[in-house]
Amino acid sequence: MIDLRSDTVTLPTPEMREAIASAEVGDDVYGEDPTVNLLEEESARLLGKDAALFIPSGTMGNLAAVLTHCERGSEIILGDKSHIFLNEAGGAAALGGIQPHIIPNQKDGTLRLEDIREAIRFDDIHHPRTRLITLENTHNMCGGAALSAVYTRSVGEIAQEQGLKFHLDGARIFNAASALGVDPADLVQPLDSVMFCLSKGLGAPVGSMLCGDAEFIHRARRTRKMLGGAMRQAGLIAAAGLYALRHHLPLLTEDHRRARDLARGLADLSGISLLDLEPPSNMVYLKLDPDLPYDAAVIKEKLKGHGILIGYENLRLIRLVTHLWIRDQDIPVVIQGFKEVLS
Ligand code: TLP
Repeated sequence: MIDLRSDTVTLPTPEMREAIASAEVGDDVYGEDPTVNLLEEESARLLGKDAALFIPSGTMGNLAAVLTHCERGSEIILGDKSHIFLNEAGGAAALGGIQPHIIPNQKDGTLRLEDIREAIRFDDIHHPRTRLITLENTHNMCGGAALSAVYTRSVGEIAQEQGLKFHLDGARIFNAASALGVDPADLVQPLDSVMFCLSKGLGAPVGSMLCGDAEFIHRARRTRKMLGGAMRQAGLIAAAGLYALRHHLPLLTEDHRRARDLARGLADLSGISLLDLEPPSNMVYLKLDPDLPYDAAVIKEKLKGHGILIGYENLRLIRLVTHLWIRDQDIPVVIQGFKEVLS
């Protein structure tokens, strides 16, 4: 099967499995797992932060950050297409009593600076207290858009001016750095906390990292414990993450090139149109024409018969994601599959 549903579907490579098998481990709740400690150090260094924390998933990483920054009854400003708002089961509200204040994501994944300023509450006993601004980079539901360092800095200035914390859902921050050709540390410099995933384009089976200053990470360690996310001999999975960070970062540009090749091949097909003619990272979004007689669920089923797995965000919007296990020779097969299904 050519599986384009997500970059979460990657399986560990044989070399990664070897790294897992030979990992040195200890009890990480006691801080005694050398492989976890190394992964945390290398992650922090890559992003230019003091410290990092190994977390079982991206969802838990974002939640741990939000719970560490905010108290009950406070408010976070975030985009209406953000993963935290749409796809994390309302965790901040359900478990933290923290209210989302959503403002529209622009097509390029940004939030307008004037919308952010307007959303910040002034001091009044009627209001919840604004505590946090969050961005997402790359922005999944905005076509995999990469947000620039200049833009992120301008949001950071508002946060600092207003005494707010600033968090990044950087599940795919290395895709963003690769797409923009910049150092990831530059992209996250103004942020108080950054979550990134090892289990997406980097190809590890499990795990995400939460990075920030030492004091924040110290408090986040307690939050992770509270959420049941503190693990014991976690070096076994941290070893896969370390392997991914050391070997797979340069491969992301290949995923992006394959996404562009795929988009180019699909651009002329009738019945669909591309969200971006040049996809910014590893995601190709396809809109179905209103007069196409079948929806994304039908197309998904038909493509399965051609050995192709796809995902959709709604019945008129398909998402194709390239990753470590999509090879050059798969691209023409997928284009041909769509041709036949749409004809
Ligand atoms: N995204 C998944 C699905 O949940 C939609 C995917 O297939 O893309 N932030 C962003 C921007 C994400 O895209 C995801 C996962 C997460 C956080 C959550 O990571 P996990 O799945 O590890 O909890």
